[in-house]
Amino acid sequence: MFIDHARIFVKAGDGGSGHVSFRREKFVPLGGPSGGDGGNGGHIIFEASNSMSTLLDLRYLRHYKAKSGECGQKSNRYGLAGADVIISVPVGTLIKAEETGEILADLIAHGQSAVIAEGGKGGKGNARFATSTNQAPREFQPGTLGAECWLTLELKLLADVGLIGFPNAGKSTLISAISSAHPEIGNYPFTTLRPHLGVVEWTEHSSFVVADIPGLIEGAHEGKGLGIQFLKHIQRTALLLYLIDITEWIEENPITTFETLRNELHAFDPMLLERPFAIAATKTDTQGEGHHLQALQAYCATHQYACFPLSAITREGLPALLTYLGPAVLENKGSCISNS
Ligand SMILES: Nc1nc2c(ncn2[C@@H]2O[C@H](COP(=O)(O)OP(=O)(O)OP(=O)(O)O)[C@@H](O)[C@H]2O)c(=O)[nH]1
Ligand SMILES: [Mg+2]
Repeated sequence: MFIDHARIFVKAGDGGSGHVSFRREKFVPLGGPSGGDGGNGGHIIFEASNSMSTLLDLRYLRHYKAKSGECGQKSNRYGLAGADVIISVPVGTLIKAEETGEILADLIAHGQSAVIAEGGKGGKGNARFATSTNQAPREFQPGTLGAECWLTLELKLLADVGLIGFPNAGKSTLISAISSAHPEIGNYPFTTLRPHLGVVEWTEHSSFVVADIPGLIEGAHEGKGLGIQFLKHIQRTALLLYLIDITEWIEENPITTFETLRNELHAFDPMLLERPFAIAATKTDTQGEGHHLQALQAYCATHQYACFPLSAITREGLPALLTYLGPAVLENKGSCISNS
């Protein structure tokens, strides 16, 4: 199951208390203070991992607590520090404090980690309070408390190109044709129920990542179809690719389709309309006389939109699309990361 939102409670370990004791040694009647310091509490640390693709695990386990530090001991022995708790999350996870909405971390690379709740500090034992004038101090410090809070976690996949289209437009077929991803393909709407990422090797040394998300329909922003919830996964892409089916017998006018898609994007996040994009006219092998394609091409020419007629089945037009996408991704990469 693909889960891209979770709410969890974290509590870092408390610091252990400092100890109060005095040396008791044979033949040393007035032993000095010997209470050791308490150990530090464990942190709550988040780490991004490529081997995770969903926040599902965090839906089941919602409370995380790191171990407290042990108290200091006699003979100047320190208390043991509490072990950290490391929570693995998929790359692209945003961690926010639930109460304030503040972004505490945005883990965008495999292995990247962040301490989200700091463990408490161990307190000082009485040995640390000895001075020339006070050689038998009874003071000590209790440990400080570990931080605790509710967090909201949001997974926003990291891809370079986001595929946008009506159900059945051919998004999954295209990603299967150009990358190693193999989402289900079906001749019925809403075959794809969760986002899929595919890596496209467009030259020997360079690649980019494409995101296939569930199809949009008119009114998606009001919850129609699968709604617009999946659009968050294309919010961080450098480019959008609108897929418009130009099959001869399809009823919708391709220009209306394109404008409907844009309206839905606008309703979700107006900034998405500023994102560089291209249009793929899909299923050229079923275009017949090509009247939809001609209308779309004329519209694109007027607006100076890049338009790529293609068939993911016969592979016609795919090299031209990749030759455009590769450099365009490089040019726009990093310019549109949005965290909100
Ligand atoms: N003839 C032809 N059929 C295609 C082409 N691309 C996709 N199809 C067919 O169109 C149907 C829908 O394809 P999908 O790739 O599942 O469409 P989608 O956009 O992912 O659809 P959803 O996941 O429902 O949003 C399938 O029956 C595909 O075989 C193409 O280039 N030519
Ligand atoms: Mg699909």
